[in-house]
Amino acid sequence: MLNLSKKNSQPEDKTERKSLFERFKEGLSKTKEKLSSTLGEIFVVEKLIDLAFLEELEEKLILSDLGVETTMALLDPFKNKILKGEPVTTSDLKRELKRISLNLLADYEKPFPPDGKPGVLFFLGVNGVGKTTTIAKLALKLKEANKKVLLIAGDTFRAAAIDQLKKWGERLNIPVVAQQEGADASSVIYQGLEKALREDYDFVLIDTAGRLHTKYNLMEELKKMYRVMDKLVPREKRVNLLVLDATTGQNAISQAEHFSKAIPIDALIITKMDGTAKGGIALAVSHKYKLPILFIGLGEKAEDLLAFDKEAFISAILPD
Ligand SMILES: Nc1nc2c(ncn2[C@@H]2O[C@H](COP(=O)(O)OP(=O)(O)O)[C@@H](O)[C@H]2O)c(=O)[nH]1
Ligand SMILES: [Mg+2]
Repeated sequence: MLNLSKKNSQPEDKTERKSLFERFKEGLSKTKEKLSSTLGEIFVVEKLIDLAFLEELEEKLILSDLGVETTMALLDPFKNKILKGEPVTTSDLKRELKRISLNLLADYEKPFPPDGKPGVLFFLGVNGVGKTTTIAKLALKLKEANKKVLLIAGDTFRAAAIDQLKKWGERLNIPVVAQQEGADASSVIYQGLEKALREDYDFVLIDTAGRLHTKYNLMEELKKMYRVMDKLVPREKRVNLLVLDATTGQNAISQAEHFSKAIPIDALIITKMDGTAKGGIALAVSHKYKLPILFIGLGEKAEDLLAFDKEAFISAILPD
């Protein structure tokens, strides 16, 4: 198995693990600042808390990108205790919040990337979230693991989108299957997958358009692409990855809902976690839609894609 995701590749090396924690901590510092100012009081003052205190905290957490469902899941256990007359202190909250948060993050249960010759990674997400960049980042990781990788330019909406993927292909020395602007994306995918099967590629990464345009039915197009993939590569060798941009905050929630209706989403990649205070959205989406996070993007460079690590993430966003 490739050393790509946390589940299959818990870094054994202590220094490697430390640097992973460091990178999460550094990249997510703004989110931590925000959550620290929200949770501040419980992390500094030792006292017994009551329902009014919890309700105030609830309001603040809902507003700090965690949303209603996730905030309730975090605080309800304490509410119930207080209602039963059991004492709850700020240090109980502090300790338990980390544990509960970890449990709210969904786990990816299958091997990643999927074995398959080819294993197919199908990238979805609205325009600008970072699909093409993430494809390049992941393609580089796979190539560095000595895998034979093919990219398919399934975003045929604009010539610039096709060129962007081609440029990455040239830079990384990875072949790209593309047709002209306006071509049927499903036909590009068919052509690409046939090549991958014929030429024994290990992995195929498929880019798609993300324009939620009135005259262009993105969801119907995606379903058509899905049917084409079904014809050539069995479902268990494919992973449907929804890319979400952390800076969009609550919008990410509605995108997850929207795309899940058209295509079964297997996992999330959350980009632009660097420089945003809205990283809490990752916990909210993963919890609300039971979608595991496989990678997070912490910058624009090819090496700025990190395999998601639950512990590193939670310790990076919650105050110490
Ligand atoms: N800071 C930062 N920028 C990113 C990240 N991922 C992508 N971007 C930038 O987001 C912009 C849109 O990315 P692109 O891959 O073209 O998005 P697409 O429309 O979904 O294909 C580009 O300028 C990327 O460099 C990330 O993790 N962090
Ligand atoms: Mg793109």
